[in-house]
Amino acid sequence: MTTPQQHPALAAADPELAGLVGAEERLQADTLRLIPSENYVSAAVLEASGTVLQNKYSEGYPGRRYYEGQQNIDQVETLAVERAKALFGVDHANVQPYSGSPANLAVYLAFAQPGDTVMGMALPMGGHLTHGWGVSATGSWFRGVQYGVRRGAASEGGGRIDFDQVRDLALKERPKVIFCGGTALPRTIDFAAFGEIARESGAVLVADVAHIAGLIAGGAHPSPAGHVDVISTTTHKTLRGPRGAMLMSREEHAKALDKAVFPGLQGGPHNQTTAAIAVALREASQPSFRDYAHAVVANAKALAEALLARGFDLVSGGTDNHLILIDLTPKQVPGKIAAKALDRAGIVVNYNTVPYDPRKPFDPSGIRIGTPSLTSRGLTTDHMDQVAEWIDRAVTAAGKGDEETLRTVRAEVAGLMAAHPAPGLPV
Ligand code: DSN
Repeated sequence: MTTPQQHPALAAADPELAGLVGAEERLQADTLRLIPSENYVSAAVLEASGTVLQNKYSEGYPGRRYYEGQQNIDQVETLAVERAKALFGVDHANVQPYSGSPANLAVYLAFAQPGDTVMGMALPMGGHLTHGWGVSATGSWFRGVQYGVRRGAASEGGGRIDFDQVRDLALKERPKVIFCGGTALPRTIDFAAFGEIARESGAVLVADVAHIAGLIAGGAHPSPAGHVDVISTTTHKTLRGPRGAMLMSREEHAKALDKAVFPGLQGGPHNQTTAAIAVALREASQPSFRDYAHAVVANAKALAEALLARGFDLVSGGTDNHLILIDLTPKQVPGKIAAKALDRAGIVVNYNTVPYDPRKPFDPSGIRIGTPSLTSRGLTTDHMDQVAEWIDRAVTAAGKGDEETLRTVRAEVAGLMAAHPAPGLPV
């Protein structure tokens, strides 16, 4: 897809690399991208992230830098900060973390000492590595204690956060920091309930809203503001910005967080990313973004219904947000086999553990899907039955080794994608 006209300097200087970029553009254009943490950024966000702001060093914060020549950079960062504060209703925003994991590390640095107890949701239950999981520095430098979701039937609360366990654990272990939020949670997060538990146990409460930041900005998920001490988020998922992150808080935590990000963990901020975050935040403050956020949720609910109608087992029985976690055990197709077959059918998902998974993380029972990207392409609830039908056909074909069906689905998917061009990609 890349031609010298689209990336002329790149194509001239490094045709091999330009070819790979072009191939990726083609892949993103032709496939149905269902990974819930991915999206398509606008052309404006893409342009901002490829600007000469790339050339600047600016350690410090606006007005307090260790480098001169910050006349424009200070204004860029201030724009991003002010837009984040307005959009999320917070006193303070730091837009410098390089991504979600460094942002969360900065939170630990601000509020805990190595060896302290920290608490978060277990990774296989839907949490994140950086919420104190053992293989992460956050689970080895700190003493990570982990909560999960309820076992059992969805109709009896199975697959939903076990708040009795959260409270008991918090009061017993008295963690310095509690993380709520995660990467495979299909249900609304009750920030008020977490807030009560954190107050009772004396912990700093952090909402990691990386997955749902765009839904919060667009009013399609309740906001953690007012219930938690710190909000941590990446900027590239439902928020539809560049790959980056932000930390937000009340004024009382501003100094500790800023100091932890720089000089605690990072050097110079990536100013081209800061600029693109500013653009994305402006886009997210528009009425059309509210429509987008609500459409993401409506599409996910419609897709969940259509999958349930085809006999799929959904963790927690459905979704309230952008994400669906499918337990493929009843279909007798392991998650990895299904994910790879779906990929061959032009439907991009990731294999994922399901709560209490008897299988290993590298070969788990489930797949995780979501609607942020397809909604950015303008697909609506009217298309979700077709999407579910493709998933059903591809998973069934995976179980039978039926490559012909996967090729047929791929051609059908490409047809629908061609009718719904993706933002930011060359047409
Ligand atoms: N890796 C991200 C996701 O896919 O959810 C979380 O960091």
